[in-house]
Amino acid sequence: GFVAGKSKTDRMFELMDGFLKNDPDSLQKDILHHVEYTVARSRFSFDDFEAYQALSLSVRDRLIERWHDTQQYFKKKDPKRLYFLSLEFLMGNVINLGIRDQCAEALSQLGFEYEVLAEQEGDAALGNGGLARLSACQMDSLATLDYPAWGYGLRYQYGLFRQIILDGFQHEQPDYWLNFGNPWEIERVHVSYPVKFYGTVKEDTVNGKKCKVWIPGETVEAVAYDNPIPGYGTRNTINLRLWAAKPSDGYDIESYNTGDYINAIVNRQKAETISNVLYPDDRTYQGKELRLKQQYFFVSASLQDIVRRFKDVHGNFDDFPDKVALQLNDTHPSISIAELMRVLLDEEHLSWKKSWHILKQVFSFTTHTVLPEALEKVPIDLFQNVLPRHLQIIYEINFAFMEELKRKIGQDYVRLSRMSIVEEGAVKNIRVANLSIVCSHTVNGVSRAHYELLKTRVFKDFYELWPEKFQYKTNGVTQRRWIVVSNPSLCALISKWLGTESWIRDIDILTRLREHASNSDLQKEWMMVKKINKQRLAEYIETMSGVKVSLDAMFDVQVKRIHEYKRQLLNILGVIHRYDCIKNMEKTEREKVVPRVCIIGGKAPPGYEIAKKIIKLCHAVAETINNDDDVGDLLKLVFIPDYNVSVAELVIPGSDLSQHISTAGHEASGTGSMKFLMNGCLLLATADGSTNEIIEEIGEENMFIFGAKINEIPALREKDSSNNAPLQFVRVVRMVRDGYFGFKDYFKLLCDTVENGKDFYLLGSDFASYLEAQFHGDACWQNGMLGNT
Ligand code: 73E
Repeated sequence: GFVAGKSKTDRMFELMDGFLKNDPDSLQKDILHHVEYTVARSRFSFDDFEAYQALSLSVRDRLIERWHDTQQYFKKKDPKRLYFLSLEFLMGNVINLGIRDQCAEALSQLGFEYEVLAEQEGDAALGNGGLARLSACQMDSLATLDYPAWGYGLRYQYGLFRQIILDGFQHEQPDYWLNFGNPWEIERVHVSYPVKFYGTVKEDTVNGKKCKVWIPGETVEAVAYDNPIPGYGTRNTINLRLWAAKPSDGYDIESYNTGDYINAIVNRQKAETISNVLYPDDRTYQGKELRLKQQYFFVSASLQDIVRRFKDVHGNFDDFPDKVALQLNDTHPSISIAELMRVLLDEEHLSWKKSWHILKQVFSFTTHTVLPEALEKVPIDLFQNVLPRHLQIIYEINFAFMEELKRKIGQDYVRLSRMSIVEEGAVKNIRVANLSIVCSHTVNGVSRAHYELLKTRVFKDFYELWPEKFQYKTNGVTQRRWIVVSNPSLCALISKWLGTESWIRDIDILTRLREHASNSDLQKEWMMVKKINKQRLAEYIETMSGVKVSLDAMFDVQVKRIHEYKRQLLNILGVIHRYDCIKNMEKTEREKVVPRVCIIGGKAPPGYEIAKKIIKLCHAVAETINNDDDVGDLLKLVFIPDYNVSVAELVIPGSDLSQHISTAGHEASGTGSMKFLMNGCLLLATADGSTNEIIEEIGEENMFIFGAKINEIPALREKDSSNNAPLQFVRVVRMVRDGYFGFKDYFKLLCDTVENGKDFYLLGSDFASYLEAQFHGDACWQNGMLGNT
């Protein structure tokens, strides 16, 4: 009972006036409250982890307030909403967002150290690499720029595997990241939708009209978990809604009736496996049923949620394209095209014509791929079995598309079959990229070079048909994570010299630093910051690998997923060459050598043998070099295990030189380079992906660019490229082959990939110019031009 005469709303205001406050006192009270009542420990005795939990929960409370306000505001305004659909988000740890200083003060009075508690938090590693981290940076920017945006994805119980190294070999361990709970998410037991699989399609009549009815064979429940994402310097707090699979209540009633109670329960439990595990990126999981089910599961739940939100306000679908934008992050969520069509046709009973008219206005598609063989395909049989109604719809879309195409280009059957959504052949496939292009109003590339390749190679036919659909937005990274959070000293320096913090919202303001570039005070402070970060990195290296490194050495870093096209092998062969040179020098010559710490890190896809051999080679070479007294501090090689967002935040600020050395035409964009660059680290790079635009921005004279250009690659491949390899290359490969670093048999296949006329990624033909660029780097270091003195 409420007090007589008072409305419910009045009472609400009385009970909860205003927002939670961010002063250290209020924070302290909240932290203790959570220790006592949520974590359920005595406030007189709790440890670091419990303090971390209570702190996060207190910050979360504040996020929830902002989140509610944001939702309410947009509900009233009813703007067009942007829905970002992605199977991967690599958020990293979240605790750093927001009110760091106040929290630190609150904690120190309670006897805890903020930085220590922050270390308690693991990464939310719900993604593989660049694509997934790009999604995270985009969410941060959308929130900061006050967009009414939502992210939708899957709440995997196992994120990307943890990499452990035993005897130099990679082993994968499950990342059961929810073991200790996730204080940042909000479980929404009431936001849940049934998702259907398998079964058959029947004809039916509704209101005198013929229609299709899908009778599913399995139903799984999707439950929402919300992850609030605050913008910087604004109250706008958007939502990343991740779906988890739960057994559905209506599940398999038949088995219960037939008395097979135990088996029915076991089968129910199987439903949960859909959202269990993130697929490690091998770019070719064609024909995996679980992958298809994961994709449809998150897409179906998201669309039900989006349609429900739309229908809350709108009586019919006429305004749907004015209120809903669906952004496809690669082809992974592209089944949403067929699913939206199915909802409009079969559930909302709109005509085909009307549904199609709506559909083609709402989707935009970003592709992240260069290689045609990496484009997703789904075997028709698999599709037919898992999503029978969707296959019908795709056939119908394709039929209409083929008719339209024939009218435009005539009976050019070779081209028609190339462009068809359905691939004919021994195994029939659905080409998911073709479906995405046909049904999206925009096809987006991730760098200018990538866009050019899309137009001239990957999607040439489609570009010629619909040039107006194609565009690019060069990838970017957020300075809020990659400077403010990961490099607080540099952040303070920049704000001091610019006299403002506005660059944290608007990155263009950083160009004003140019005015001070030659100021020797700034240069000294800058070098101090780099020293601090190198110190931090050196300590980490020592704990992880036992190798002591000199802070006076150049820290030369390549961290990213291990892949042949990214050419970590080129890097290692370069290190071997450097080692070989030092070994063959006179003692007096050695004094002139620029000392280097070569740092490599990254995960190999579990099934990718060559990538795993590259990791082992790195360890084998390191073992030899790091224990050679002739070399000492002149050269060290270290592999940093389990590279992830947290490790990146430590490694990147401490780097002097970083390598982005993919064979030209293979990296769609690359985003690592940008993170290094904004931390004052120079780039040694090929003219691939976004590097081309970085060259224009900062000038080739400020970088170490080498290697064949994109347009030279085909001709080099034509030639037997091992014949293009210089003697130094032959020599270092021979050292590996002959067992100089041990494991002779094991490295044979790896050596074979770059010799005997194979060398697809052209390590041999780029080797001389690679060494030259490295040499140039040494020379600049000697002149103090790398920011060292
Ligand atoms: O060049 C990068 C790009 O910077 C590209 O390789 C990467 O996306 C980044 C962001 O645009 C990418 N990841 C995937 N495809 N391209 C991928 C494919 C399958 C599964 C997971 C990720």
